Amino acid sequence: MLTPPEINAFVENGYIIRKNALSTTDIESYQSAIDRILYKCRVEGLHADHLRYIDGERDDIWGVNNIFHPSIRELALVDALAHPQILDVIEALIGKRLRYHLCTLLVNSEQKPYHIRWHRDTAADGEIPLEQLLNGLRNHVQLNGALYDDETLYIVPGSHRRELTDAERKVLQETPMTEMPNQLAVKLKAGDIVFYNSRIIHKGYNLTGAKRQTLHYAVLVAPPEGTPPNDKGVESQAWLNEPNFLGSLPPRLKPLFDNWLKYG
Ligand SMILES: O=C(O)CCC(=O)C(=O)O
Repeated sequence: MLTPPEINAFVENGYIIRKNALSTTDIESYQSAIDRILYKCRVEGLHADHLRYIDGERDDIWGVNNIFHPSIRELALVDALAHPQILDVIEALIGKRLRYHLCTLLVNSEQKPYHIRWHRDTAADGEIPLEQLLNGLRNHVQLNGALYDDETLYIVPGSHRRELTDAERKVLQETPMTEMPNQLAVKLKAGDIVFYNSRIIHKGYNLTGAKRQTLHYAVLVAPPEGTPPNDKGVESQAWLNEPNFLGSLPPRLKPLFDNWLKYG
């Protein structure tokens, strides 16, 4: 599925781009699903507690969390996680013992510019000990799957496997909206997917409101066999534990959600 140089690039640079991973049929089906979700969220006011708002005013959004919640669930977007161009790539990068982590949407805001600060996921100030970073090179995969041309994601290649430099620390902690040394705009055409390490220094930047509908999914390596379960998953998203949902999953996704229910 992936060549050794691609896997190596993911480990070394913290990202790989798979061009034309999604077909026109996939793209159209996911766009229609997202249009329906956005109608429910923006027009009907559903799912409000799960939206990513531009600011505290709750009048403009840049993303939708928890898209498998029954109020907005779309089968096409559940199936998308099992798409061979997604799941086979994730398996090639981090193995077959997987745990669901998140499935969300990133969209263009409509009234206000979208620009979020530089950060690493799980550490807004960017400070993660080196050992932890090195242990995390192949323990998760996050992806942005573009349904329209998308140049919103900015990254610092290679920054996922080292502590912050002094220059990065200054930007990230003091002027987090300014240019970062060695920053790179990830340029995706509709149908391209970037797979990346979420500890890479990154930000989102779309000041013009350019049309954006992007799948933003993440999967983790599940804890080893024999690890005692906890209740974190069930507590945080109870709807993923419903028989209707679990029963409708494509067979390849079942273990990901079973592991999520066990380990959160
Ligand atoms: O807009 C983007 O692509 C970046 C999103 C992001 O950084 C995040 O969800 O933490």
